[in-house]
Amino acid sequence: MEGEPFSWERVHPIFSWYQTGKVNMTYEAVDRHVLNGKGEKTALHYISETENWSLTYRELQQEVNRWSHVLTASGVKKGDFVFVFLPKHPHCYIAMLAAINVGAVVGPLFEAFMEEAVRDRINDCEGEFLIADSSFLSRVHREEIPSLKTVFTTDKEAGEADISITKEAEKADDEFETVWVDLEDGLNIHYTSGSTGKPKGIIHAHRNMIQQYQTGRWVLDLKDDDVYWCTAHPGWVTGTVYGVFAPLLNGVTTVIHGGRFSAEAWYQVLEKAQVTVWYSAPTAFRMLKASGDKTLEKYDLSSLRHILSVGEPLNPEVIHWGVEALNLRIHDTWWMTETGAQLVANLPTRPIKPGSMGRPIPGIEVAVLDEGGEELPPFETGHLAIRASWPSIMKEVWKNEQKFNSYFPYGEEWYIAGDLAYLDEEGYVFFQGRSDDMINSAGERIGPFEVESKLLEHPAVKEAGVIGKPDSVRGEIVKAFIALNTGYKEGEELLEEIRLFVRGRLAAHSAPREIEVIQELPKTQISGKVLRRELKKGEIDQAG
Ligand code: 6R9
Repeated sequence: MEGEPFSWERVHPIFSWYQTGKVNMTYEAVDRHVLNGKGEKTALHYISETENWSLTYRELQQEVNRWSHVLTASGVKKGDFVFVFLPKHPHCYIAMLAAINVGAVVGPLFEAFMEEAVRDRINDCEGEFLIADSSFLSRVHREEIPSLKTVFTTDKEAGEADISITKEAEKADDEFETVWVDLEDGLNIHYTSGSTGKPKGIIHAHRNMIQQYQTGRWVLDLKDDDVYWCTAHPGWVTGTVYGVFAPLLNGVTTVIHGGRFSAEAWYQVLEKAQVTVWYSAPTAFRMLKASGDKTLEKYDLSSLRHILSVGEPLNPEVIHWGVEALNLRIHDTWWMTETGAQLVANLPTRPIKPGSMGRPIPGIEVAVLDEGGEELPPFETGHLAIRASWPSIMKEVWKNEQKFNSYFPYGEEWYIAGDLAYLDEEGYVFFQGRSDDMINSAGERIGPFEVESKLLEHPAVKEAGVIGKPDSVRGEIVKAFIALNTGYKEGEELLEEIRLFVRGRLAAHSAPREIEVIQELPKTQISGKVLRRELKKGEIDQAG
């Protein structure tokens, strides 16, 4: 209604629970569409180098139901954690939806995670169930994860796992009585890095669907006939919320591309699947741009009508490339794991100001605060703050109330993102960086502490300080400064060994691309903490 302020309650009537009082995200994302006559519509379209096939909403429902039977028969109950460690494949989507369908909290793990990243996450919340690809199982050391009761694999043979979920599912019924939950019950957990401490488990509730659905309409501009592709893996919150939940809640066809990035492969997916709405990230766009017009010219991308970006600053040059190469403006969006859904965005109907992430969507109020928590006028940079609360805000930080409260340093009124920004006179938000030491490399959020801790486990490393070094393609790269223990000599071989040490235990994206050996690290006088800021300043000064 014109003039009336938007209220999120206006979105509630689209959900079944508005009528029935029975809540489950999977029901709204899958079953509701089948009941509403959309059963024959394509839900998932899978494309890889060797495969190209689809599942309708009805087929997806049946598959999710069969997997749900296997999960409950294996003891998965409401509120349990079910981790999913699978590549980008329909199995990953089915596993997530089935876990939610049985009332569990799903924890998608990034496919690049190595053994210690996997172990630390499952141990933190004492996860009991894991659905994994058999080729990833060598990275799951069960003797180090005592809480883990049952490991399912998607292979037809259980092998090293306890149960083949696909084999058992073949024998299961394709109808399943949804496990009903409350809007406030846990939906998913994503571990995310801050500048201190180990990654924290951010838990979201089923109520998140309200904002996931609505931002799908407003920001992604999803319409009934859309073919939508979000390039992110569900291990990153974008791949979960905007790869799985938002498109399915909106009942569109969603594309899953298995395999690594290459400009050719990606353009092929856009062409083959006739993608209309495409959600990706600045690093990917920069890599496509770098692959040149000659590559692009080979493909017919005329189906595209709307492109969006998230995760890191979208440079104006990239927007200009989009206009020239694809004849479309790339729409930036801003949100965080903790916020559960987009909060600031360039809506398709509004003018774009290159360099700005857009404006708060209806129902969201942002401000920029100074160090004392007072609102700053336009064009003054300070802490980006969101007025609490909104439907998709995190429910809790697992077993860490102190961390949860740290997002509200000025009281309950304002959620503080940890980003620095300014607003212009029209309320457009301009990102200016992080207020902490978090690193953003190719959209991947990397906590320096986790990398430093890992470096220190290597016998040669005495001290370590890790920063994000500015990089023209990836935004930032992980750079480590280390001091060596006596008896170790600096040399290419040793540095490579140290790099592989981190890579092999955490993940490729966390491993320092550059390691510099220095005599001693700058530290604070009082607490002896490594002064990452000094290291970073030196790096930026050097780059001029
Ligand atoms: C969804 C997601 C959140 C942090 C966030 C900010 C950075 C996200 C951005 C952006 C500049 C954008 N970030 N979107 N920076 N422009 N459009 O990215 O979640 O992985 O938790 O990261 O990413 O610094 O605080 P997450």
